[in-house]
Amino acid sequence: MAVLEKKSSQHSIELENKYGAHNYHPLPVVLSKGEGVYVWDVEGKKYYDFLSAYSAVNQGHCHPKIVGAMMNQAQTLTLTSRAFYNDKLGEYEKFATEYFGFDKLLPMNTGAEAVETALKICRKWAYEKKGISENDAQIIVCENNFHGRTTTIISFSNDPVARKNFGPYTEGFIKIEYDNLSALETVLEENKNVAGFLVEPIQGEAGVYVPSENYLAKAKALCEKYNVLFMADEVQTGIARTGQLLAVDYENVKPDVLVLGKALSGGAYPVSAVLANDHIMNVIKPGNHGSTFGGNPIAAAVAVAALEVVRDEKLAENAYKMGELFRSELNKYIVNSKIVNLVRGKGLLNAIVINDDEESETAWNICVALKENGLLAKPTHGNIIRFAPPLVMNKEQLLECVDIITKTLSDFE
Ligand code: IF1
Repeated sequence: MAVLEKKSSQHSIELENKYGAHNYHPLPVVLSKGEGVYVWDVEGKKYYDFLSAYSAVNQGHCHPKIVGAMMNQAQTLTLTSRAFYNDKLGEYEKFATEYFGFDKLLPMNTGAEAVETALKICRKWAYEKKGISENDAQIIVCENNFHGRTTTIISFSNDPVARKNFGPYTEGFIKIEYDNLSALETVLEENKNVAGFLVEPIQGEAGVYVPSENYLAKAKALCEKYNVLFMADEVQTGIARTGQLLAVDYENVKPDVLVLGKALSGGAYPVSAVLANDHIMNVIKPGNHGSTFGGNPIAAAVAVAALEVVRDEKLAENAYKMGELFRSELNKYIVNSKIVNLVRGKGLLNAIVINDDEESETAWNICVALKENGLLAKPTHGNIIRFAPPLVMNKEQLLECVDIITKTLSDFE
């Protein structure tokens, strides 16, 4: 029996390097505890979490209500498969469809699975309702999209690192420039086989790109004009992250298909979902789609608790206010900065653009320095650092984080 090694960050890193696939390049920090806006490393150092597990921990780490719901259900009934009914799924589906305003919900587990589900529903709707000939359906996506990492989804990615050497690729997708309505209208006019338009209301991984005012509303109107499904991928922007329950709420846009994940469970458990009204969702018949864990009792109990926390703690309102404060405070620094070009975002989904080229290590080095100063963040692409803390952050904590960020940045000026 190997002598129990003293738990240390270095030991954990060595284990991952030796025994784990190298599909990530994490910041050199080993976390062992989380609570609210804070996380602690193995040595007991405390950090502000400014990534929130890529916007999955909107409700704060280990929220007692969410963890309580999970533990309670885990001691009662964990998984039945959908071969049988269970007493939690219907309650969750009713709660969530009323919460977001749709007729039906199809439960899945990861965001990518939910995106794949939306693509399948869209295609089936196109053949059975719109009358497009089978196998001719086209779905419009945007350049620099991120919708997950399955083979079909990376087939319409233009990120070479996510895509190269994973071919052959799935067909049936047309890429257009993000935030370009004439590009969308041109494809809709020219191609009668378009079934849907899949879009992130804010492009997260691309670098928190907020589209022009009314882009989403006008895109939705074009989809209606050409009888094409407007599918909003709110896996990252949803669940109050941008200062509204959904990012599309800023423009009062009602998607035909809504894709949710991440904070739908508050980061406690993999829960994702696709929501749509009956005229779309009812193309799905028994045997068409599913998954072993999709709609399991723990997921159902956790998702209800996670959504109640968002509502009861008014997290969208808080994200809106804290986001305004964050950007205004950072802009006071940026006006005199040589290394930061701008800050952009909505609510508590923000990013700063570093005045250096994509290949430079500056953004990474700034994140390492931020870690030393007690705040965890990570670059998205090259010179862009995303800042996305849990939405439970209060004003005092936010101002302390702004202080950490600006003091750290000043060391790079
Ligand atoms: C990674 C970031 C990446 C997403 C949107 C679907 C999914 C995601 C808009 C898929 C997932 C995660 C995946 C994770 C890093 C993170 C991410 F943008 F959030 F930062 F990669 F772009 N739609 N985003 O953002 O959901 O299957 O992961 O549950 O893969 O490295 P998932």
